[in-house]
Amino acid sequence: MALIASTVFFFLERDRVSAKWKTSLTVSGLVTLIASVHYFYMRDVWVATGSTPTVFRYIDWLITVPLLMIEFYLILSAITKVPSGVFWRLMIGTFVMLIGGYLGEAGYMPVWPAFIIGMAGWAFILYEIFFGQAGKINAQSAPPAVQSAFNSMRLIVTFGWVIYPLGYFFGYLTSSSPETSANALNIIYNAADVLNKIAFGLIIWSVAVSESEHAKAS
Ligand SMILES: *C/C=C(C)/C=C/C=C(C)/C=C/C1=C(C)CCCC1(C)C
Repeated sequence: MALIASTVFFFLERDRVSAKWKTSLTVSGLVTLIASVHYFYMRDVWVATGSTPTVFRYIDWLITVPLLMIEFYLILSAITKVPSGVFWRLMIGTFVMLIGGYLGEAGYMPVWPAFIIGMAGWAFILYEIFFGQAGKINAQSAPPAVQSAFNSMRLIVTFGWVIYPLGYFFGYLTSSSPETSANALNIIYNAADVLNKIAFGLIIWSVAVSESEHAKAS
């Protein structure tokens, strides 16, 4: 429900921001919309069978995580010219991370090696946004409000995202019973999605509003 409400909010708030920020808000709304539809699917399966199929989460993640990554590119593009390499590196990191995780969770690969591949993809993303070109463009060209949003988004990708590999770890790499693990995994992944999709969108909304008002005032 919170994901649907956020979708409505982000789409309506597009009216309030200047043209170059509208795409960022559209993307935030698409992320929460796509996730809410997948939660309806997952709920139906859960009501019918008592279990939540991992495959729905990964279908969702394969669409929403690239969109979240595009947000880094979009907020920098709203203020300066950004080379396309930034975009492609963020995409490569994202797909390595998710495909690694899926191969492990779905049983196509042993869980440990799959986990390590997934972690490497995530590390690649973190490198790009902290020390790579994306991080440098932010430090050199972004106005203070954008830098502060970029920084908060980066913290979400670090501390908000760490929840998922922890979920994977407690779900698959410890010796607790499969049932306890599945419950733990679902609660952990659900809470993480609220933070990483809604809070992430709100940070972007807040910088979009403040930069639009700033532009109007000057
Ligand atoms: C809205 C959904 C989001 C932000 C999903 C993010 C998912 C991850 C950051 C997953 C990360 C994983 C690893 C870092 C290691 C391998 C296992 C994964 C796929 C759970």
